[in-house]
Formats: sequence, C-alpha cells, structure tokens
Amino acid sequence: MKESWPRISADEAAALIQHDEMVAFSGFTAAGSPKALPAAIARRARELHQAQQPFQIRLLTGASIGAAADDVLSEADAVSWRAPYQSAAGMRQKINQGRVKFVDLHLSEVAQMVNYGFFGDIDVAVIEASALTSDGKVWLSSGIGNAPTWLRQAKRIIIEYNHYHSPQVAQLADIASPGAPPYRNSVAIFSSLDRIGLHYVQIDPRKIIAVVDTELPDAGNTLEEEKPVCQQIADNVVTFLLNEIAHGRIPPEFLPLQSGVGNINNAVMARLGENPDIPPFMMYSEVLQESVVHLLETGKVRGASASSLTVSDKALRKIYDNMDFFAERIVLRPQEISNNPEIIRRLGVIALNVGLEFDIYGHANSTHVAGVNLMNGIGGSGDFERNAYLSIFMAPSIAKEGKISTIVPMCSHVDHSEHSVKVIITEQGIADLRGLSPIERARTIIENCAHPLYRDYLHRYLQSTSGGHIHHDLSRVFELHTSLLKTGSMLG
Ligand code: 0RQ
Repeated sequence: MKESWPRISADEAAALIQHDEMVAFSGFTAAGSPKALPAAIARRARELHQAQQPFQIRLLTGASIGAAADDVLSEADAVSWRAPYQSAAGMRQKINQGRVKFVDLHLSEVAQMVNYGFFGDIDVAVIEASALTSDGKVWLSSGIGNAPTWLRQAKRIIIEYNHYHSPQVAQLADIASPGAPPYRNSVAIFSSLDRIGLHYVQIDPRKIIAVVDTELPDAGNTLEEEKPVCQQIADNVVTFLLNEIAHGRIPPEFLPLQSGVGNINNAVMARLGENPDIPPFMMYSEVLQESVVHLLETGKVRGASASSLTVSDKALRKIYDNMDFFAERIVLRPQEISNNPEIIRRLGVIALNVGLEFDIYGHANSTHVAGVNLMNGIGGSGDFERNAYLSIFMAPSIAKEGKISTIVPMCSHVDHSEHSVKVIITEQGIADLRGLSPIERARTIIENCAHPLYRDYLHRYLQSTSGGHIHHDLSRVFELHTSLLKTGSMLG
C-alpha cells in the first residue's frame, strides 16, 4: 500500500513537540537514529529560550545516538532528562554539571520498563524509516534499538524517511517482542541467525503526525589507527581463547562472541579474524563494527546477530550492494532481544567489553571516572557480562600517560561485581579469576594485569592489609584516587 503522507520540514515537525514531552528516538548508536530532528529540536529550543519560554524535552533512546545529535541538543539546553546511554562530549559535560538528569540503564531492560510505564508515557517517537506504507507498516534502517517499542507505545509518531538507506536494509531486520510477564514465553532463538519475527513493525497509521524526508548517512564510526596497546590486549585475548580451546573449555566449534565498541574491540576482532587456529565463529552481539563486515566476507565470522550496523558509509554501501550475501549472515534485532539475558546464557556467549577501572578483587567500573564523572554509561556491558559463558573485561593497565592505574585497591564505582567478571585482560597479561579465592584473585590481578609502575604499590597494599575473607584497609583504600585528585596523578 503506497504511502501518501504530506511531507513537512524538520523544523515544522519539531514544532509539533511541546515543552517537557517525553521524546523517544529510534536507532542504536548513530545507526538508525534520527538525523534531521535533533538539530531542528535544538533550533526550536533556542528560539523559545530567546523568547523567554521554557522548552526542554525528556529524551529516551536505544543506546547512544550520533555524537553530533546529542551535542547539538545539549548545547541548546534542549534536554532536561536523558536515558539510557550516551557517548557525546557535550552531553556528558551537561550531565556531569548536573544540568541534564541522566539515568544509566541496562539496555536490554529499557523496552520492558517503558511498556510498564516506569518513566511515564512516551509522547512522541521520532523514528528513522527506510520504507513506509499507508496502512502503517514501518521498515527500519541500520539500527533497530528500541524503535519497535517506541512505535507501539508513543502517542504520536514523527517519521524521518531516510532515502539514503537502501529499502533492502529491512531484509536484515527481525522484529519480535519477548512478551510481557507473567505470560512471557521462551524466546525461541537457539543459534545467532535464528529468525522469529517480521521485517517491519505494524503500527496504527493514525498515530503518524509527520513524515520528514531526509537523505543523510549514519555518522559512521571513527576508529583511531590501531595503537600498540590495543594490539597487545588483542593478542592476549587470542592467547587466552586458544588456551581455552586447547583445554576443551570452549568447544571445537567455538561459541558466539559479543564484542563492545571502540578501538580495543576492533583490534580484538581483527586479531581473531587473522588467527588460523580460531575456528570460524558466530557473533551474538549488540553492535557490529567495521571489522566484522570484512570477517563475514572472509567466512571467519559465519553469521552475526546485533541491534545495529555501526560501520562506515563504505561498509554499509558494500552490504547494500551485496544484500543477497549479507542478508543470509546478518540479523538486526530489537535490543531487548539482541541483549536478552535468556539467549546470552543459552548460547554460551563469550563477552568482551572494555572497562575504566578494576579492583584487585575483580569488581569493574565501566562508567564513572574517579567515582564521580560519567563517561558514557553501562550500555549493554552488564546484559552480556552478567550472563555470559565467559565474561571477559579488557583495558590498558594505565590511562593518561601513567597518571592513572586502571587496577586499584577498590573501584571508585562498581557496575559489574566480582561475580560478573571471570577474566581481566590488559596489555600486561591475563588474570583468569575462575575458581580463585579473593586473596588469590588479588595476587593474580596485580601480578598479571597491573602496570609495573603500580605493581609494587598494589602488592604492598595487599600485604599490609588484614581482614577476613577479603582484606582491606578502609583508611587507605582510595589513596590512589585521593592522590589523583590532589596532584593530578595517582603516583603523587
Ligand atoms: O580518554 O581519550 O581522553 O585519553 O577514558 O578510554 O581506552 O580510549 O577506551 O574508547 O574503549 O572506552 C569504558 C569508556 C572505554 C567504554 C569505556 C580514559 C582514557 C580515554 C576512553 P582520552 P579508551 P574506549 C557495548 C558495550 C561501557 C559501555 C559498554 C564504555 C577514555 O568501553 O563506555 O561496555 N564502556 N558497552 O584515557 C580515568 C580511568 C580511565 C580513564 C580510561 N581509570 N580513569 N580515565 N580512561 N581509563 C556498547 C554499547 O553498549 C552500545
């Protein structure tokens, strides 16, 4: 059924959004997020603020959106409340100044929370679509995120019809809902590529209040040139996984991998891809980065499930131009399915995420620098690490040219408890914590993962403390952090 909605401009669509409304954006990372409305909402905020009128939205998303979108909104003071994840410098600053209220959430849980009204009603959903029909079928684009939930729950819908995307992109989508308790059934995914849903979302077309045409690419993902430290971490990950295969702790056909975002994860994927002793494997992840596209082509990655294709323009074009090949190997899912704990546990996913700080007993801080300043948010790391077959965390052993040790006596903020962290890997080495008591864990983490600059301090700290099952000296436990705050370096 061909659609015939009248088109309006992004500014006209933004004018349909009122002060203090809950607005929900489609997508997961820049992929699939609205491209025109964020700037238009920011312009509306500026104009109204100049006229001394209040205008701020509450903003729900899938994960991060394009950094430019979050930044333009935060610069215009257009957002009063934000959840569940962001990764933009400007938005981060406003959150840390207390000018935007931020709620850090496990990404798998957000749809359910919204369905049950934890955050109130969604007034307006702004959804990037690659195709649309007049009877209310909406085909999404390169990122799915929470868009199906927003489309079902929102009172009003603004569609950004992005002609940049090939309408074929929807072949990758598998839109399904896990249902709602107490009548939730099992989610019938037994292998990464299993499909259980539809390619589109069916909505009540009367809810669509505006359609805006765009032709704008996803903001891509800009990865830095591979640093030696990323390569060393990646080599250590490969060594660890090969040893697991050799000892029969990973089956010969391997297990599906989840890989977080950023340079370390990209290096890990590249190294796994190059190594002939790592068998071809599946991915059950949330974000597919650039390196995975190449690995799908070489056959090293047999298939990949995720919520978004966070890749460059070139890689996305390659997928669109070879859709027959990629549609058999990629499934894009709503994040309540891509990050679903039930499926992660069932498939035996190997989770690989980066953290900011780890303590000697194995707790991990992914989100708050020195315990106070938000970096990005927990994202999907908790969904995967808590439920994985092997929960692996990675980080360089030092940050800021050695002024910071990422291994500390006690984490200044905890996102993942010791129970969710089975292995820590830095460029220094591998701390395999399985089966170790707290004191054994501490010795292993310090010896294998801490940087030589900090190793003696940490050993001395441990030796000088006493206690019961776990040893700590509460008067000194944050000595490194205190020194960082006082002198700008943990070394003092
Ligand atoms: O800052 O660039 O100014 O030097 O933190 O660190 O090493 O570049 O690593 O980009 O992979 O980010 C944990 C933030 C790591 C990310 C985190 C400084 C360091 C640098 C970034 P500079 P790197 P990355 C999938 C899974 C949570 C969400 C998640 C993250 C900057 O991986 O947000 O896992 N994870 N999602 O110098 C102070 C420390 C530090 C420190 C590093 N201890 N103290 N600063 N830095 N350690 C994705 C989704 O969920 C969508």
